[in-house]
Amino acid sequence: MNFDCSLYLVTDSTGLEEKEFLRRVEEACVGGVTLVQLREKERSGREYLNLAMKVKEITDKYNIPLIIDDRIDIAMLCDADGVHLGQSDIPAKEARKLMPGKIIGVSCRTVEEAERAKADGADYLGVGDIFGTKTKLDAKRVSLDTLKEIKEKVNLPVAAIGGLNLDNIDYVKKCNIDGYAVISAILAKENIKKECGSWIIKINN
Ligand code: TZP
Ligand code: MG
Repeated sequence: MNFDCSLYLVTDSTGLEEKEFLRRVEEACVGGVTLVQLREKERSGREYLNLAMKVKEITDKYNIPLIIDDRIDIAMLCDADGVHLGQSDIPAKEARKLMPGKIIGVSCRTVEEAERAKADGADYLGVGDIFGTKTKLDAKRVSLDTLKEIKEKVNLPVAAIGGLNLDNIDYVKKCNIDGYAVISAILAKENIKKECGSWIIKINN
C-alpha cells in the first residue's frame, strides 16, 4: 500500500477529553499531516477500539491512512491501514500473515533491528528517541549517526521520532530521512493547523 510518512502525526490522548482529542486530530488532518498513528497505552481493548473507530472516521474524511500502535487486533477490527509494532510486539513477519497488503511499521533503535524488520517485511521504520522526548518516559535515545546509518544501510522509508520540533529538525534532515513523526510539537499546540503548515514548509525547503 502506498503511503507518505513525511509529516507523521502520532497521537497521545493523555489528559484530554475525547471530544477535544478528536478535535485536535481533525485539525491536524486539515493542517496536512500525511499519516496518523493512534497510540494508546493506558486504554482497555474496548476503549482503544472505540476510539480507533472514531479516529478512522476522521482520517477517512481527509483520505489519510491510519496506523494503530501495538494492537493488530484493533487495527484489523477498525479496518485501519496498518499497524505499528515495537521490538516486544509480534514480529512484522507474523503481522503480515494477518494484514497482507496493509502498512506495517516497526520501531528500531539499531541497524540490526532495522535489518531484521526489513527482512521480516516491514514497510517503514520508526527510529528514535532522537532528541529526548518528554512524551514517552521510558524512551531510549538514538544518535543522529545511528539514524543516518540506518537510513543508508536499510532500504526502507525511515521516520524519525522523539522530541522533534521546528527548531531541531534541520539536524534530522541531514540524515536524509523520509518522515518526521511528531506528538507534542503538533498536538499540544494552540493552533494545530498553523503549526502543521509551518512543518510542511520546513520539511519541503
Ligand atoms: N517513541 C520514541 S520517542 C516517542 C515515541 C513514541 C514519543 C515522541 O513524542 P514527542 O512529543 O514528539 O517527543
Ligand atoms: Mg509499541
